[in-house]
Amino acid sequence: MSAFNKDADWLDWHPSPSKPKFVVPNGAVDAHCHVFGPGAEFPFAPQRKYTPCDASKKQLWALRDYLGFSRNVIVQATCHGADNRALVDALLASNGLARGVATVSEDVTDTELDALHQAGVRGVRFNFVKRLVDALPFDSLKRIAARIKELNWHIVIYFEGQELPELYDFFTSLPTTVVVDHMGRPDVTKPLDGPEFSLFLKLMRENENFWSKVSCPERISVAGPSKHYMDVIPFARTVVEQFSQRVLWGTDWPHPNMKTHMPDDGQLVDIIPLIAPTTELQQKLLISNPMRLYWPEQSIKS
Ligand code: 0GY
Repeated sequence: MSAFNKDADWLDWHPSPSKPKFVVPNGAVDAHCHVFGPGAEFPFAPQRKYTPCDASKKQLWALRDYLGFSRNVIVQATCHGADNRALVDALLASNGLARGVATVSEDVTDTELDALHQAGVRGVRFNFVKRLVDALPFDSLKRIAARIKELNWHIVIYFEGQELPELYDFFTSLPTTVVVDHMGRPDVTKPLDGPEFSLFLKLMRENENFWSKVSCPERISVAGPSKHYMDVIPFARTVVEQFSQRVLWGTDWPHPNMKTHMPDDGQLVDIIPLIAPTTELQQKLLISNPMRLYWPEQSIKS
């Protein structure tokens, strides 16, 4: 029994995803997923904007094995605020097969950062999605950035496409590797070569410290699952082909805040060969890029 009641309109993750037709290469990394609670053990943050269903580390490992992945990068979700205990618990239980991205506040101590590093955290997330979080002021984020740079961590940024013009200069001032969640959530009803997505491509092209996750077609698509999220594919494929050394892929399990439908994780995996059509691109997207960023000590250059 959870100590929390999930939101009334909360969709649980898919109970029986299809087996992907695409055979994931050996050693692949699911580089964007979350753990939620369980709330009875790891309470959700008082300032959270939503209350999810529980999604435990064991359930995440089961999905990893079922889909054919070898490793996970677990990203701290806003429902846990800057309390990283559920994340750390999962990382420590993963036998080295998971690394993490935490959320920290400005008053985090060096000892706490050190403990996060020991557990396997390699980055912090700055979230600018207004429905999810009240973002910290740029000055605070800059001070956090300067501290985590010392640990050789990176910064994961989450924002929506229409916010990029106003955030662009702040983003390019960041002193570390910066990973953009879900391609900056483009509006795929707008043209691929229109001003909005062109600005994102410029950010990637002119700043070699920027990486992108080509994840979350289910959030971005208007066409939806019955059309295999086809409207997102040209956007993701463009990013993979232009920046093949700086792209990551993830399931986004357990798919927080999906209100229209709950994706079939097997179907999401089957999109990979459409956005990374060659074996070489698949190797970079799923293995060599995430290994270089999260397990550099084990990484083989590609
Ligand atoms: C995602 C997306 C979402 C939520 C969070 O931290 C979060 O709460 O990440 C979302 O609602 O778009 O990246 O999984």
